[in-house]
Amino acid sequence: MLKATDRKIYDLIKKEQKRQAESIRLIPSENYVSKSVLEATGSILTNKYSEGYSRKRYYEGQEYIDQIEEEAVARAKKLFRADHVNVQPYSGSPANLAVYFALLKPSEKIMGMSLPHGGHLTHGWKVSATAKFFNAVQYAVDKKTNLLDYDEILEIAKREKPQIIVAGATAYPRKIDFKKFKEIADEVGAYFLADIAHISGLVAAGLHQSPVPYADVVTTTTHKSLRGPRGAMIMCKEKHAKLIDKAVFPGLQGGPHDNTTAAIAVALKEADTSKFKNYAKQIIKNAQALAKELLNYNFDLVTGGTDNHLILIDMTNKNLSGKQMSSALIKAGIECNANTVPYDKRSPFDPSGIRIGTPAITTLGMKEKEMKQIAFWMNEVSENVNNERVLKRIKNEVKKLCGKYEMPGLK
Ligand code: DSN
Repeated sequence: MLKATDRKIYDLIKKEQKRQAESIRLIPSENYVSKSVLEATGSILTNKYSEGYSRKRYYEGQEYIDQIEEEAVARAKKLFRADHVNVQPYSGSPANLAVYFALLKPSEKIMGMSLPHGGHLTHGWKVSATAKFFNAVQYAVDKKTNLLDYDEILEIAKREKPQIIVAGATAYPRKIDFKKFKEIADEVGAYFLADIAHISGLVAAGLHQSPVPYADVVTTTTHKSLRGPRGAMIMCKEKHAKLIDKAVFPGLQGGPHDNTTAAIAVALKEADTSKFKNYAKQIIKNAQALAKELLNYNFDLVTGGTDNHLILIDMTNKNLSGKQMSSALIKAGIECNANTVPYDKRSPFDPSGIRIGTPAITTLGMKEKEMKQIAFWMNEVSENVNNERVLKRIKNEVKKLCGKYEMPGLK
């Protein structure tokens, strides 16, 4: 139908589909969703307005929407063992903002991980609204080990006395000790927010310590390792439920995206299976296999490896910037993003590192053998960033490998 009514957009979608099907997609926050998740996302639920919450809506005609939202909430509660869940945030940034608006007064203090050290904009980075409406103080990773230094975090917390401490990262390849964060938060009387957007699939599968027992509030996007639609959830202790719900609606948002809510429910059902557990296990196995191979090619991995789904590589020893490497990789059909590394001396537009991850390629069905091949290509690319002929040849080889896998969501 779209083909007939809007050829331009149809063609662009098809081209993007082909691009996704023919590339090795290593951006650690991306994935391929199932046909069922796509179907719910693209359903007639997009026609409906449902401001409010189940059984307390401002518009009529909610008998099915209420059931869908209740089901999504119940599935999230079961999977993450959470007291209370709100599935309405449009995405991760609004979810975090809602938490701050729920628990803090304007200009109170947020303490989070600094963005160039692996945190997120909404953890109080200076250009984000979270640092404009609130005071923000940041912690970094240890200069020598590039690991979180919990003693240092405690010291900063004691000195700065934040009202909320945020744990969670977008570029940290190691496990996070949420229990320790809780102890630090308790010691200074702060709320504790855990943002598990990147690792929620691993948490759901029991492969990473869950912050749910420790944190006042846990936020996550639903489209990364959890493999759902683009959206977010806020999980919290019952005592914060009213404040959190009010902050999302009517505080920050209008009507929830009911099609997304349904797709979240579908993804949560998929995530509550042994098949998903095996998928999550393979994500980590693949990341560790890829890390091992990359080390053999003398790539400089931040922290020396990975415990989770992502790898951060400092390209300095290869005499390349992150952007040079990511631009060459995409010409070879391998997609990643340039990323700052801790204590980076370069600019965020052209930082020293690249960030790669395995959630998407693991969904395709790739295993350790393919990780060996990907590392081989990455090394070839790093030695040939300006050799268009080599990059093109690799792109053809990548296409051939990807051709062996069926892109999820199409059939
Ligand atoms: N933009 C996301 C990422 O790529 O990590 C974080 O929200």
